[in-house]
Amino acid sequence: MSWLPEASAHAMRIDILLAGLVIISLAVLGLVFGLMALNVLRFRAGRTSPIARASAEHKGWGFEIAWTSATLVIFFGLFLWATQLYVVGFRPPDDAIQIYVTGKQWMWKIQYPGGQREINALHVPVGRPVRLLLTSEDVIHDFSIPVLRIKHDVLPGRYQSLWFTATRTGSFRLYCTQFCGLGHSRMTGTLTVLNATDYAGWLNSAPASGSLATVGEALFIRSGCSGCHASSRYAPDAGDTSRAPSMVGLYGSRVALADGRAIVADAAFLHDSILDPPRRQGASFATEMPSFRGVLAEEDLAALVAYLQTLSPTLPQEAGN
Ligand code: HEC
Ligand SMILES: [Cu+2]
Repeated sequence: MSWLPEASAHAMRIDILLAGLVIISLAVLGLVFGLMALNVLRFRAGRTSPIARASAEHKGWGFEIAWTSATLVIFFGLFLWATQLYVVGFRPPDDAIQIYVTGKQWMWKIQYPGGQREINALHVPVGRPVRLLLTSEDVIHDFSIPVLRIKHDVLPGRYQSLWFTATRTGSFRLYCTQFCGLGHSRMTGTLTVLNATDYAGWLNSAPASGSLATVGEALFIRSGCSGCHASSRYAPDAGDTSRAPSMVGLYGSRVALADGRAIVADAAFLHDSILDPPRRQGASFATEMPSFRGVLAEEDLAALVAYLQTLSPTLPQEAGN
């Protein structure tokens, strides 16, 4: 719809859903008010219309059941339509470029897999799926890019994920849409969608001190993680796995937790585990992992997560360097 600018396929699907809801609501509104007007005219005081009154009393069950089930089917259909969009909206394709977004009073810090960083600016290539891993360093923020029709609350200490494929190049606004303090209104930025060549050029020109995963690997050693966790993908047995679980192949695998849940170790799990180490089912490790809350900043966690992901080489890594 041209009066509501769109820059992704998802945006178009959301707008069609919105239009559908509006049309159906208007139809219901028209029906209710139409019938009301009709009845007002037909049964107004002083009018003697025996036919109309008589027929009103001969309404059977068939009619009641028919209109009730028709409404049920229509509204359940709307529910399924919207749910399907929602579910797809939270399942990024495997080859999505992974970009880390950290909200902080009052700015958005962006980290790319190649190690590039920016503040209040997000650069993406056109036509490629992009996955955002969002978190906050202080209070609850909300990351929103209206032209893509994506928006998610950003919570301190937890990863949320959003994805999109931009369908046209250009510059668009991004916002924090959760009141987060005095400087909230300044917490905006620009999404720049570039074509593949320009994006590659931009990646090369943006300063980067080593890829995110390389930075993470250095941190893994410097923060003492390697003292407990085995992490060599060339010799997975190196390191003492009786001290702590190996990090090799952890990303993407299924982990049975002590509270009975069996969850897939995704990026959010890796991130959250460093802040709140979960107990594995039947764990009997020789050490106990300390929480790194307050020790490692969100930028460090993003680098560690990016590094841990590279230890599952069979899975698609953060593509697009
Ligand atoms: C003192 C040893 C020790 C240190 C240091 C340590 N860990 Fe752990 N870590 C453990 C143990 C033990 C567990 C398993 C806890 C359990 O299941 O009871 C664990 C669990 C984890 C998990 C959860 C997934 C799993 O396989 O159970 C991740 C991810 C993790 N550690 C990453 C890190 C990172 C990253 C660092 C460095 C910032 C780190 N750890 C530092 C001992 C350690
Ligand atoms: Cu904010």
